[in-house]
Amino acid sequence: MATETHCPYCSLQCGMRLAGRRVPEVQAWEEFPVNRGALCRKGWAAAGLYGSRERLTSPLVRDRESGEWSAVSWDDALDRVAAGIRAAQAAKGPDGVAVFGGGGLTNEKAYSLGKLARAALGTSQIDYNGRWCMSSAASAGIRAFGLDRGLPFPLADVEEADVLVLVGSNLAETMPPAARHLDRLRERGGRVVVIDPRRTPTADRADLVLQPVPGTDLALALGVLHLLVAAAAVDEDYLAARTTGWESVRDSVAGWWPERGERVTGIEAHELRALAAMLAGSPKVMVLTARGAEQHSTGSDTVLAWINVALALGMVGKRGAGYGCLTGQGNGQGGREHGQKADQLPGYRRIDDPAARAHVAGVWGVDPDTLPGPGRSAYELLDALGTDDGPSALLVMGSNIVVSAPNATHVTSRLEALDLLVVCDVVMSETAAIADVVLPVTQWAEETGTMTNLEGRVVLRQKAITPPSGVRSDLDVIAGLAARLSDVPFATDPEEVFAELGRASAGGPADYSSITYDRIRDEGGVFWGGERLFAETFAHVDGRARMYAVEHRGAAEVPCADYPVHLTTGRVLAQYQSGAQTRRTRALPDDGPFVELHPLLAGRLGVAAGDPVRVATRRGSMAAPARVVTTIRPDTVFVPFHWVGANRLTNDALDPASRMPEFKVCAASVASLLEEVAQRPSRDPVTHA
Ligand SMILES: Nc1nc2c(c(=O)[nH]1)N[C@H]1C(S)=C(S)[C@@H](COP(=O)(O)OP(=O)(O)OC[C@H]3O[C@@H](n4cnc5c(=O)[nH]c(N)nc54)[C@H](O)[C@@H]3O)O[C@H]1N2
Ligand SMILES: Nc1nc2c(c(=O)[nH]1)N[C@H]1C(S)=C(S)[C@@H](COP(=O)(O)OP(=O)(O)OC[C@H]3O[C@@H](n4cnc5c(=O)[nH]c(N)nc54)[C@H](O)[C@@H]3O)O[C@H]1N2
Ligand code: SF4
Ligand SMILES: [Mo]
Repeated sequence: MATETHCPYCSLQCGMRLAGRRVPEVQAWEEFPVNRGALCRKGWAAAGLYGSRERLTSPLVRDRESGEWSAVSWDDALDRVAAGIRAAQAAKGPDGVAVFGGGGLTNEKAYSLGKLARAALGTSQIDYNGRWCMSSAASAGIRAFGLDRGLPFPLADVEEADVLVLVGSNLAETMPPAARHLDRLRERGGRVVVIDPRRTPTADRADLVLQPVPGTDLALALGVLHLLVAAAAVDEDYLAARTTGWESVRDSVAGWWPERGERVTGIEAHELRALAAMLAGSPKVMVLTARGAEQHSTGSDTVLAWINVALALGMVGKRGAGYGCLTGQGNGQGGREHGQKADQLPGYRRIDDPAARAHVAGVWGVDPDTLPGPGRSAYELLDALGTDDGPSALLVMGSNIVVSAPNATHVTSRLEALDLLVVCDVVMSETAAIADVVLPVTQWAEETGTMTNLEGRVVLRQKAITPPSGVRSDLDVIAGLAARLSDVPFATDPEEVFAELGRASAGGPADYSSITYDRIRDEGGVFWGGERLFAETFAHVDGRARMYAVEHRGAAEVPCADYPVHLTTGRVLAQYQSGAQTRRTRALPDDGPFVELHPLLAGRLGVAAGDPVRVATRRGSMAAPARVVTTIRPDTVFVPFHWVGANRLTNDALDPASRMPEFKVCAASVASLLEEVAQRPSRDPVTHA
């Protein structure tokens, strides 16, 4: 008998069947509505880590002097962690310990981790890797609509649009089964616009491809809106009935004539006019943003600017149109709703709201006054570790920080400055490798839990296989630590935790109280808040969307004589995130990192395809083979971040509203390493380290 479950990886949360308990076999689950049986190669290879020798199966402690690992019992490991936390809090107060979660954790884990921090440890110092993923779109969605749900409609609605604008999404590689919606949209006569400095496989499905200078999507949106106003293409009735702030937005784009837009974005005025004309004439326009537009120090204003375009056209709330953000991690949506974000309590409540505190404290059985206030954002938290006023102990659950944090050399040095680093993981990730205690946990279909996909659809990832012996669920780890450090009860049965999460979220913006495991099974997933949002009203008290006049600001770092090109980073199809899981999956190709650059740039540098090159920024450098492609802007290079290296380069400039780091643009230099390599005696010329 096969069990219906979901992929371990991205936010599509494709349904799959798993057969065979000893050697799990992934099979298609055609009835599941989101992917209809289709999977990308990561999904088909999902069972690759199961039974792998790379899996951790015993708690490990590392001797700091010798660097040697030794296996210890679970009780011993949890006692050591509890003692370390007590020592850190005795020295530094409750905020002496910090918690770092992940958007890949189930809702049940995310909820319990937030509860562990606030109710059992009493620390405000909790945040998670979703800050680096969704936070700019989340902050813009809350400001504009009063609510943040990645897509406020089912993904399949994309097919109904007349024009779909993808700003900084490479979904053909990052959520491949979703690409079929673009094909169907075009078969219907609709058109696709892709905005990306690289002509990606997604752009291969587009009718119009714009390749802006990285970090200029905000100016592009202002330029488009300028042209829509000039063409009298805005929906004045909609703006009057459903929004506030339009006049100031209209005035703010008055100076953004296309020639000015061209100077800033590198998109020629006639191309800008072509885009505006396409939008002006279409009954249903849909704008979707992803990390290319959002991972900037201007990310949240960029999203607001594109939301303004959708609102000005009267599209938001209309079926087959509007604005959405393509979330990223498996539980990118739910992971930010249930309390692992520094400023949130379960149900997407604010931790500084007295009513929210009273409600959640009631469910937890604690005094609301004992709950801490908001803590630091992910990067700021990591930056503070081991400093005089920062935490000296850290518990990491579901993130491989050493690979994925911006300015990673600096972040790694902060991790090394801790008195205690504890990592819960399934493999010896680069972050686990520098920990003091590593706790081996179950993953994916070795346990049951819910995930909220990019559409706000809560799905049930059912247990289908027996976990390796020796591992425990994250829920057991959390409960085990809580029992050692407080009197607050923690359930470990996922369904029980989900019911408690439902009570804690009841009445909040993301209210899960009516969702049960049985309903999810019966209904093919359940949308929180309903299938389609904003048809009649927005979530602000007056029911209107807010439009904000946002100003173009450049990237935090622009090219100069020493660092003359733009560096951007992102993903390839066969690898997932820090690569902790996929680099260890034999069925997936691991070709190592590469530096993608245009033949014009390569020619200037004397670099041929495959030559080793060094990319350097003000923060660090890395070496990898060159990939010479005509699909990238000649002033820009691209490096995937699935391997150690890319994030030695990236800039830790943060968006002031969302605290999102500027992963997608900084200034870099590129040089050939051929001569250097020729002088070296032997060995692999390309260093991955
Ligand atoms: N194969 C694979 N799939 C994944 C993941 C993975 O690691 N691997 N991760 C999942 C997660 S967590 C996420 S967040 C999503 C991310 O999904 P995407 O956002 O689609 O992925 P990225 O490759 O980060 O960025 C998308 C594109 O942004 C472009 N870009 C770079 N700078 C700019 C810019 O300034 N402006 C614009 N308009 N575009 C720019 C890049 O060239 C890239 O093609 O993918 C999810 N799916
Ligand atoms: N340069 C650059 N850097 C980036 C980005 C970029 O575009 N460019 N994108 C950013 C984005 S969008 C994201 S989402 C982050 C992601 O980056 P990370 O936070 O590093 O994400 P993962 O690699 O998914 O890390 C998850 C870790 O948890 C482990 N794990 C898997 N399942 C479980 C589980 O059930 N429990 C526990 N305890 N552990 C588990 C995995 O083995 C892995 O080590 O990277 C960010 N970093
Ligand atoms: S698209 Fe995402 S959820 Fe679907 S199979 Fe691939 S990685 Fe898994
Ligand atoms: Mo992400």
